[in-house]
Amino acid sequence: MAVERTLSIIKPDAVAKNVIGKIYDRFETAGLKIAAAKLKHLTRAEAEGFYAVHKERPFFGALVEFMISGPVMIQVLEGENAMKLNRDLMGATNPKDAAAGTIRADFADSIDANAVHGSDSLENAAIEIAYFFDAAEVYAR
Ligand code: IDP
Repeated sequence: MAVERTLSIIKPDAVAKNVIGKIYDRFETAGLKIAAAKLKHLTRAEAEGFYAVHKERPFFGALVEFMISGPVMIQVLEGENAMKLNRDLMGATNPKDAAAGTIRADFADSIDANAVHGSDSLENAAIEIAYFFDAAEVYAR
């Protein structure tokens, strides 16, 4: 399996719950390494740009409001099969459907406030990493 990089965001609800460390522990226990990280309060324009693919969806406005409601923790995860592994650790979008032991089952409250984002393809991972990090800010682990 190839070493990959993927973008992860710990969303405002989970940052407010003070569970950044607990979520990082899930990543590290699964063998993923933090290759870049920043705590950041997104501007409206940054959140709208990041979720531009969803701009025609009915939940877009609420999603942007939520994502700018407080700081988020943004990281690049690196490791074997990192994109799919992170998606598996996250669990289903709606925490009601998320398997036991996943991050969303354990830390998310609703489909809106669902604790984490993770890139859903390697192509999107490259785009999303470049959206938040300069190449020199991402370290090979
Ligand atoms: P993902 O985060 O599991 O990849 P996406 O379908 O890419 O899910 O949706 C992006 C985000 O938009 C979700 O994490 C969730 O916060 C929000 N979202 C998705 N679908 C709905 C919905 O039906 N109602 C409200 N929010 C939604």
